[in-house]
Amino acid sequence: MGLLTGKNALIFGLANDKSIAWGIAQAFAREGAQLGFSYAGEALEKRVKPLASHLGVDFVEQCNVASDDQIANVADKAAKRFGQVDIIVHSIGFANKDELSGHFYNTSRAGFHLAMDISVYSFVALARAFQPIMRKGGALLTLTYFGAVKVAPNYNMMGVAKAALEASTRYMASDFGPQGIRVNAISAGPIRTLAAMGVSGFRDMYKNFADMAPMRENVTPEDCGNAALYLCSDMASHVTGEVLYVDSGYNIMAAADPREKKEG
Ligand code: NAD
Ligand code: 0WE
Repeated sequence: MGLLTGKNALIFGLANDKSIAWGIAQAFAREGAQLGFSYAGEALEKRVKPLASHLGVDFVEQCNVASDDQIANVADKAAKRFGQVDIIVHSIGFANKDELSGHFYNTSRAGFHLAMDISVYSFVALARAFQPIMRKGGALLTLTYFGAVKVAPNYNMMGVAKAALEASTRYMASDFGPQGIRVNAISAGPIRTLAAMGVSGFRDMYKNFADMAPMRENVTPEDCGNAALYLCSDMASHVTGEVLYVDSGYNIMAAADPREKKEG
C-alpha cells in the first residue's frame, strides 16, 4: 500500500522530463496516486503526452492559467473524470525575460502584472476553481524560491512574485484549514530546468550554491518529488501554511564556510 493509494492528484506545470513537476509526478505514481496532468500550451503537448503514457496517465489537459475559462474547463473535466480530487500541485512560474536582468526598479507595469498573474494569482484561481471538488484531507502545493526572502541578483520581479506566492500560501492555509485542506510550498534550490535555461548567470549561481550549501550538493526534481510526497500525504496531516526548504541547507548560511569544500 503506497502513501497516496486511493488519492487523486492533479499536477500543473509539466513541461518536460527535467521539470520539477516530473519529479513530483514520479514520486506520486510510485506511491499509488491516480494522476492527471495539465500543461500550458499546444507546443508542449508532444513532450507531455509521452511522459503521461510512461506513467499510464490518461488525463492530460491543456490549461493556460492566464485564462479563467481554461481553468474552469479543467476543473469541469476533472470533476467528470475523478469525482473528487485530493491533491493539486502548482509548479508554474513566468515573467518576461526583460524582468529577469538589470535593476528591479526598471520593472514595467505590464511586466509586474504578468508575473503576478501567472506566478501567483494562478495558484489562488486554481484553489478556488477546485474547491468544490476537493476532498477533506486534501492538499494544495506550490513551488517557490529563496529569492522571495533575500535578494537573488537578476531574479528581480520573480522574487517579488514568490514573496506574494508564499504569503498567498499562508492566507489560503487559513481559508481552507476549516475544510481540512492543507496548503504548503516547497522552496527548492536552483535546478537546471527549462525555466532556468537561458537565465543570465544561472551557471555561476548553480555552482556557487553547491559550494555554499551545508550539504555541498545541488538538489534534484526527485528531491522535490519526495518532499512533495510528504507534504501531500497523510504523513503531513496538520502541517499547513509552511514553506519547506529543499535546498541542501543553503538558506541557513550567512556566509560560505571557509574551512572545507565538498569532501570526497
Ligand atoms: P519548468 O519550465 O519545467 O516548469 C515551469 C512550468 O510553468 C512549465 O511547465 C510552463 O509551461 C509553465 N507555465 C508557464 N506559463 C504558464 C501558463 N501561462 N499557464 C500554464 N503553465 C504555465 O521549470 P521548473 O523549474 O520545473 O519550474 C516549476 C516551478 O518551480 C516554478 O514555479 C519555478 O519558479 C519553481 N522553482 C524552480 C527552481 C529552479 O531552479 N528550476 C527553483 C525553485 C523554484
Ligand atoms: O523560478 C525560477 C525560474 C523563473 C522564470 C524563468 C524564466 C526564464 C525564461 C520565470 N520566467 C522566465 N521567463 C523566461 O522567459 N527559478 C527559481 C529559476 C531561476 O531563475 C532565475 C534564477 C533562478 C534560480 C533568474 C534569475 C536569477 C536566478
